[in-house]
Amino acid sequence: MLDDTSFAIHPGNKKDANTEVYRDIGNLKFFKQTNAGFLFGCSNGFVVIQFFTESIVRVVMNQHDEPMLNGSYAVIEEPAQVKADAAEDNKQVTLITAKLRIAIQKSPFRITVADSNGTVLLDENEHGMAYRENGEVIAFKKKHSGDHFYGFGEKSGHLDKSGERFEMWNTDVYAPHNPETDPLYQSIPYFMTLRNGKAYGVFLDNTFRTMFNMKSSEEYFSFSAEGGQLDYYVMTGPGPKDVIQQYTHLTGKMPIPPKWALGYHQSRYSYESEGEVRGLAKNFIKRDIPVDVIHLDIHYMNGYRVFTFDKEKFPDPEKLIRDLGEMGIRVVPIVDPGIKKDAEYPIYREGVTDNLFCKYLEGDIYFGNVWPGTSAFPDFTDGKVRGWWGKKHKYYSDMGIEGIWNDMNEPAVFNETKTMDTAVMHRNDGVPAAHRELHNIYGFKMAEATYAGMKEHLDGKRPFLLTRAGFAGIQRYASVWTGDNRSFWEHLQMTLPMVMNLGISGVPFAGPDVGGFAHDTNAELLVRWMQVGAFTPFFRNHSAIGTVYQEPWKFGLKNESIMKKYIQMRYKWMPQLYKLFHEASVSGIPVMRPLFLEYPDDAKTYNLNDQFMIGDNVIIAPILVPSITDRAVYLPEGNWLNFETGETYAGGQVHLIHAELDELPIFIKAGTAIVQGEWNSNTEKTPKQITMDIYAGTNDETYRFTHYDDDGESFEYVDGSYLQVQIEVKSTLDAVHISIREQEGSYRPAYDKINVNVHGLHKQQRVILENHEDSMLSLELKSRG
Ligand code: MIG
Repeated sequence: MLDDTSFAIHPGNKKDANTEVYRDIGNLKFFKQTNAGFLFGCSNGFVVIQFFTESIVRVVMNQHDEPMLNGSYAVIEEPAQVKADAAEDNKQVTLITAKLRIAIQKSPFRITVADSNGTVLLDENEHGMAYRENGEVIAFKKKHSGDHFYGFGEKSGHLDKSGERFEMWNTDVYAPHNPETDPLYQSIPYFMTLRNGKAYGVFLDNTFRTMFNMKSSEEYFSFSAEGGQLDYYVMTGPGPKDVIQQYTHLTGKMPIPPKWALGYHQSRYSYESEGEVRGLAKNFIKRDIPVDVIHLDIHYMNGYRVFTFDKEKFPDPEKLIRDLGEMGIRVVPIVDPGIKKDAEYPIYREGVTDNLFCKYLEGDIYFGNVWPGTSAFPDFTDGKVRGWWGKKHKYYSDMGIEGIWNDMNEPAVFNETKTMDTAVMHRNDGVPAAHRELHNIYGFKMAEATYAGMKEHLDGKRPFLLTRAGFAGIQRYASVWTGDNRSFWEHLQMTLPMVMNLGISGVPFAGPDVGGFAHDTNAELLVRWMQVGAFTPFFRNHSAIGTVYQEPWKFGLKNESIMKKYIQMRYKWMPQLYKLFHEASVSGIPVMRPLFLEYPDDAKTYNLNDQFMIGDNVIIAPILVPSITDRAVYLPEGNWLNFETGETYAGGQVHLIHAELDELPIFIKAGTAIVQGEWNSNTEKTPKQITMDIYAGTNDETYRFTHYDDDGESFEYVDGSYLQVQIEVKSTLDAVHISIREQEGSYRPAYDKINVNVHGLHKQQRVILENHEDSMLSLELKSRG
């Protein structure tokens, strides 16, 4: 309680990281090659070094026994066969592969990961791997000057995390989310280091509470876990995009979402009755404001019992869902893990009789207090429970529901610790472990169960899942919203680095509560936030009970028309966004990117928090402060065209850009292209026309554009029902040459040509279009200027 008074800075309170308390792994005693890799016996424990791929090396320390290499929740890939040679002299052992050189100093045991040229990526100095009597395991690594750190999943604060310390322990934090609020809802024990334009990543595969300390020392940083093995992967890049590809090679990719999930979502805690929901839907249609989803928060249920509807407020949910469906709107209900203790509630009864709830070792069910009052919690670490939970979702899918919103799955409990008793024993698919060890995967396993169940019931359609809590690999099952932010300009500002770092952490489908959840929003803030939301991967307006309503028409006609413009813009950009989502589902590279991902050699981008990229060629530079209509925009090398005005700006410098409340500065790189569709109506969202806007370059530059499309809702793309067209844009001094190179897939969209507009042509430049006779799509020049 004294923590928020001056007592917290009592002189006796100094809490510096103390390296003395750890026992070092010690000196190398022996080493040998095994099937899995190289085993090192040290005076104080064991280490395995395993080459997972040519570019990913795994290090596992176990202080007691030979390390175990199985049992990861996050890693779904098997190690590849990598040819590695070992050389030894008195001082060190060197492991050499085609791409890496791992030098292991013998006394004391210290690891240096270098590339094949000998450039050091990750190394150790005075301190190396170590542990404490209480089970904590830690790795100290050398800090190099010019190290920038990114990733760490869902964290508040700025893009570059150097000088910060983080904890991973899924936590329901209602307030505040300020730059030092940590931890939040997600645990992704992973980061990327950028040094002189080159990057490597570290993934600490450990579900206990973990810590990343990039703060306490100028000499070293550390990562540690409260228990378990020190098991980490070094992804060696060399570029930042390579690191993301390597990390998502291990932990998996996001499946391509249904197109409707990429649209605009309207939510509120809560729309409390069928009448209110119908009125809401009608408003969107009447005002011609696009919407794909309406979320139902906890009030839809009967006494907060999941898998029920309140019969008075929602007398006929099937009909509601059907009617909304005819308006082009889907319903996504919230589903929390807490099951009300109620002997007459079938879900609770099944849970008890079939032994599906989390229990203490002694056999008592764990009860916690959440919305429904005293509640039990399904043990999602158990396959049987996941199967049961998945089956229960037939209740929703039978009503026509295709998306689920998982909340409170940290799990959140209304008590002092905010969560489940850490002594609860999870079944963990036959390897029981305490909640202390598995807390961080509770929400992840719930998401796995929900996604699998919905996928099965939807019979070939893609489910959508939104989750608050998660662990490394959550992208395989769910999109993530960043929890209970507030209607503050600071929270709009924080949205950008937060979602960008989630993208770097393998989660491309993420976004904030647009407009802010808690606190009262206002017209200007909501408008500016909508402009950002139109380009964040997940786009949902959500607000809390007791705050002002923030639907797009709540602040007068003028503001409504601006918000409408940007929500419609989201839909016009859908083909471009969809192609980027597809790319993310294949490569892991996020849709929304920090500039350094594309310009890793440009130091000006390293901590650029108020701009972001969509794909590799579009920069969005929103206004993030009140009453300001001019802002500095940094454009990296090359020329950039203003998307609205067509004006050209030279890169490598800062420009002062004017943007009235109805303007969002968007810049497209010269020499590149984007595709757009059109906005028709809420029931006709599939575009019949596709337009490619090409921005002329000059310097013999070639841009390769991949257009991707499919039916947007089924898994048929897996069997080839998609369309992928490679289009090359070649700019030279006297021409812009646009050609269809290759086409793949059997999907036939509603359009059979791409209308081409060429912008920014120079006087002497001609436009040459080259079609491909076998191609499904043909290019047709519409305008040039
Ligand atoms: O705070 O279900 O983050 O989006 O509206 C209470 C009610 C629980 C927290 C979620 C928020 C949601 C709210 N929930």
